[in-house]
Amino acid sequence: MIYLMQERLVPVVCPFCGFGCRLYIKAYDGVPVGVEYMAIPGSVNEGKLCPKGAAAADFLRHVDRLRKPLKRVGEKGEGKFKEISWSEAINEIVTRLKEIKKQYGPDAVGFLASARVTNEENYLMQKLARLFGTNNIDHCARLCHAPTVVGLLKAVGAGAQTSPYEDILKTNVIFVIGYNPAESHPVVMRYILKAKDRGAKLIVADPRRTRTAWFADIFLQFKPGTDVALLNAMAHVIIRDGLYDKEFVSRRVVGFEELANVLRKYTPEYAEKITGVPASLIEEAARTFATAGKGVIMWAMGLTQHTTGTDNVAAIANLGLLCGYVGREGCGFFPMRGQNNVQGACDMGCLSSILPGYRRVTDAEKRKEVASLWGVEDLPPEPGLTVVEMMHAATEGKLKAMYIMGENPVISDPNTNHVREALKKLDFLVVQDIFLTDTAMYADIVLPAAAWAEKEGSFTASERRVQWTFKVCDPPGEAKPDWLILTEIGKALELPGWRTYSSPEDILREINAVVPQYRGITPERLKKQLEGIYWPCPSEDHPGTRRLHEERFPTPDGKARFIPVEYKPPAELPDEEYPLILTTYRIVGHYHSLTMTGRIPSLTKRWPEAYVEINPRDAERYGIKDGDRIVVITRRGQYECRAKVTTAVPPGVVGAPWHWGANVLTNDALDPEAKIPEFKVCACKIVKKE
Ligand SMILES: Nc1nc2c(c(=O)[nH]1)N[C@H]1C(S)=C(S)[C@@H](COP(=O)(O)OP(=O)(O)OC[C@H]3O[C@@H](n4cnc5c(=O)[nH]c(N)nc54)[C@H](O)[C@@H]3O)O[C@H]1N2
Ligand SMILES: Nc1nc2c(c(=O)[nH]1)N[C@H]1C(S)=C(S)[C@@H](COP(=O)(O)OP(=O)(O)OC[C@H]3O[C@@H](n4cnc5c(=O)[nH]c(N)nc54)[C@H](O)[C@@H]3O)O[C@H]1N2
Ligand code: SF4
Ligand SMILES: [Mo]
Repeated sequence: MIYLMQERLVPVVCPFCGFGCRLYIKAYDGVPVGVEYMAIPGSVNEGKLCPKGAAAADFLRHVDRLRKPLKRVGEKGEGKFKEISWSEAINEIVTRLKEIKKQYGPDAVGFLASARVTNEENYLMQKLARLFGTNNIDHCARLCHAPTVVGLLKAVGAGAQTSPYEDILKTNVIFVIGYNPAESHPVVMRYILKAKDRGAKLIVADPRRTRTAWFADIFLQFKPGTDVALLNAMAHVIIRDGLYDKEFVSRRVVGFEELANVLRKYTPEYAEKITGVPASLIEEAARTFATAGKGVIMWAMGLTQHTTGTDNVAAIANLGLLCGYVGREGCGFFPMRGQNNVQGACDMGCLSSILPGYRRVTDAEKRKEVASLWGVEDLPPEPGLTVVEMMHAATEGKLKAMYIMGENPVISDPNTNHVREALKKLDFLVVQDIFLTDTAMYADIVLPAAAWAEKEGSFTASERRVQWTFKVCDPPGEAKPDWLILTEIGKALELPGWRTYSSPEDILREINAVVPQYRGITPERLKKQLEGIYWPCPSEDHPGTRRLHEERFPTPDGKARFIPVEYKPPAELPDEEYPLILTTYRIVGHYHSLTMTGRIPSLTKRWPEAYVEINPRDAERYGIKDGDRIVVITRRGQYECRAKVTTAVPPGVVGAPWHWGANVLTNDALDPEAKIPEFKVCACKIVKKE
């Protein structure tokens, strides 16, 4: 008998960044063997992938995958566990959570959802938290685009990316600030370079000369944390020289006079003193931007991860609104989403003050609307704790238990030593992941989850594009999809209003009913339409909305708002003891806390170890040569790595990719409104390792 292996090509969504690339995984007899480069018509990447996407299948069958539920037997952090059955694990979780709720109330428990899992799974996680009785539900968007959501809601009434990527191809100027697509979203870079080929100008603002900056027509290399001064000065020039879109501003925006008043003092000369960018270059950038006729603005973590993150977003929105670069072809605001489902996790309401569909928990009418759809009378009315606030509450003994699904805060939250202390202090911790992470080391119970290609569901990319991802293979051992685990836990907790869900499709149908923006995005349509559907999509025969704000803004009067903001320095500035500024960023070959890319040989070979960039002048001053082992020290911790001596960073600034644990150094000071920590600026010193 001849046995022929069965080959299958399964369409999936890339499990890493929020750009939303489509790819096919090739599987023989249900065993994934690699990625097939084949374009799906209408998909965002046309078959192209970056090094991570190309290796996406390579960690699925890694020996380190979690296969059985685990119970901690050693000290917290020690890493000693024993295997237990699913029923034991669920029993223990339910008993402990019920006890803690009874003794301290539901707000003594915190839940973290995940931008790595599907919409259906995130929807269930926030529903579980709220029916349990708390709004202590959050996720990594807090560490990412929370200022964008808060700032854009105030400015234009909605926090999402306004336009499809094809608008980049139709524009005349692209302004990229605090965003390095050449490393973070390599496939976006193709759009930018194609636009440049057509004659569009590229302006890049970043404290580091990044690989994106190499392609800039104008590069504004400015001091970390001085974004508002730079953006205000550009807006000052545009108003001073009458270069703004007067018709758009008078018809569609309110607050021009107040903005002009605040901007009066932000002359390019004044901004030069704060930012270090020559006044003449600020003038040139402002003129190039404002006179282009059509422009797009792209930003990400360099703009948001500051104690002034919300102000920074307001300043960039002011600039875009002044020029009328929103709501029409070749224009748009592109706050580039990070993780493959961070947009979806926000849409599903995995935020401490936001219910599904961007209803505020404090809005009694909207809250009751969701409650009645879930078959309960009301839901908790007070905003809950955010990611970093949960860690503080845990150290203070106010938060007693946490349930963390698909996040690794020991590596990804600021001030690692504090996070470790917080997790140690908890009475009970559940971690649900695909690997035994540094965070899982502190867990009482670890639950093994199925990874992206081992389950089905929908992901929402940065463009508001919702796409279905199909199952390639079975999960290892006894691992189960997150949605199934949550369904069982909700049932065992006997939560009023909980349903037993039979499949991701079943959950998406409930989402269709609860999230107005997703009303017409049904499982049947998504499975047929592989290129996805853009929200808002109000009905099943609606094609989806590619561009927002064409006629009016979703504000009560239909108009956008200028939000004048003043420059404020970062929370921690260099001084005699800590004379350098440390900033943290990402590199193309690795993803976050390395749980996945750190296990892919093709990536670890090319990007093997931790380093810190340092300018030759500083290197000389501290007696450091390229490749030396050094220790970076801040008020919070020490970090050993190799020195990379390079002019990519200016004197006085050192830059560390954070994947290898640089958060032992970072500052957990928060933006007062968005509660994002200041990952991008803190004071440090460096010493050569003897
Ligand atoms: N390869 C790879 N790609 C990823 C990820 C990954 O881990 N690896 N993560 C994904 C996620 S979740 C996200 S959120 C995105 C993030 O994508 P990006 O925002 O591009 O990521 P970063 O490299 O953290 O920060 C961007 C830039 O901000 C600059 N910067 C530092 N300080 C300042 C400042 O004060 N002001 C300004 N304006 N800029 C500053 C840094 O020098 C850096 O070049 O990437 C996504 N894509
Ligand atoms: N210093 C510094 N720190 C930063 C940043 C920075 O720029 N500088 N950026 C911040 C940003 S923008 C972000 S988004 C955060 C990211 O922070 P995290 O979300 O904590 O980072 P990840 O490493 O992506 O963690 C995701 C976890 O999910 C697990 N996982 C993957 N797939 C699945 C699944 O299907 N199910 C389950 N249950 N688990 C799964 C992975 O193994 C991993 O442990 O980090 C933040 N931290
Ligand atoms: S650009 Fe992002 S979505 Fe595309 S292959 Fe790379 S990591 Fe995946
Ligand atoms: Mo992110």
